[in-house]
Amino acid sequence: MAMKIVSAEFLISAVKAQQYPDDGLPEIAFAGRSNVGKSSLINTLLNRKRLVKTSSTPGKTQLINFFSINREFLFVDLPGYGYAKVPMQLRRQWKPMIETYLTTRSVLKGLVLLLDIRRNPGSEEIRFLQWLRQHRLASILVLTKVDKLSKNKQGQRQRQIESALCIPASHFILFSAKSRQGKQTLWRQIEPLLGIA
Ligand SMILES: Nc1nc2c(ncn2[C@@H]2O[C@H](COP(=O)(O)OP(=O)(O)OP(=O)(O)O)[C@@H](O)[C@H]2O)c(=O)[nH]1
Ligand SMILES: [Mg+2]
Repeated sequence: MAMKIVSAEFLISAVKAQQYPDDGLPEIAFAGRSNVGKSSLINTLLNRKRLVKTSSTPGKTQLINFFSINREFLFVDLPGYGYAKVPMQLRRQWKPMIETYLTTRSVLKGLVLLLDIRRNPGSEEIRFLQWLRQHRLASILVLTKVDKLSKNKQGQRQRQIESALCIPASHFILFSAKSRQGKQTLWRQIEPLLGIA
């Protein structure tokens, strides 16, 4: 059965750990390069058009944004990495901000990592995946914007990305915020991490 969204509310934009919500609810975070479609994916999962701000200009999300879903669990929209035009000060603040979040957040149950299906993974993605494995954080891998490619091309790109990252075949969920492809599959992987399957 599809996840029923009764309520979805913005809670806070945080930089420091003291600002994180402390209601003890389990949470899932969404990470990936700037402009990959993190905020759009969250809106799609929640059937909301504009709960989370999206933009065609990379670097839109610059703080750690917490959302309360059904007052049962939290979604966390992380700022994207790898965008050069983000001011230097913000770029310098990004790494400690994200690392502090990922290493200290005890209610964090898993991370959804997004990659653009049209892009070859860069060193950021490779290092980030290694880091996730080292820290034993459960992760769900998503290839976004699949509506931009034909079915044939999607399969081809998926295999290329999986071999570049040394990931077993079919470990990625093909997703589109436009067609909503992959939405149910993604929920089915998120639910058990939250303990609400
Ligand atoms: N065609 C298509 N466009 C998408 C999809 N997902 C996102 N986009 C577009 O890509 C752009 C960036 O989307 P966002 O959701 O703001 O991306 P983000 O990862 O949150 O970006 P930052 O907050 O800058 O890190 C927007 O113009 C979206 O409309 C998708 O699945 N298909
Ligand atoms: Mg965003």
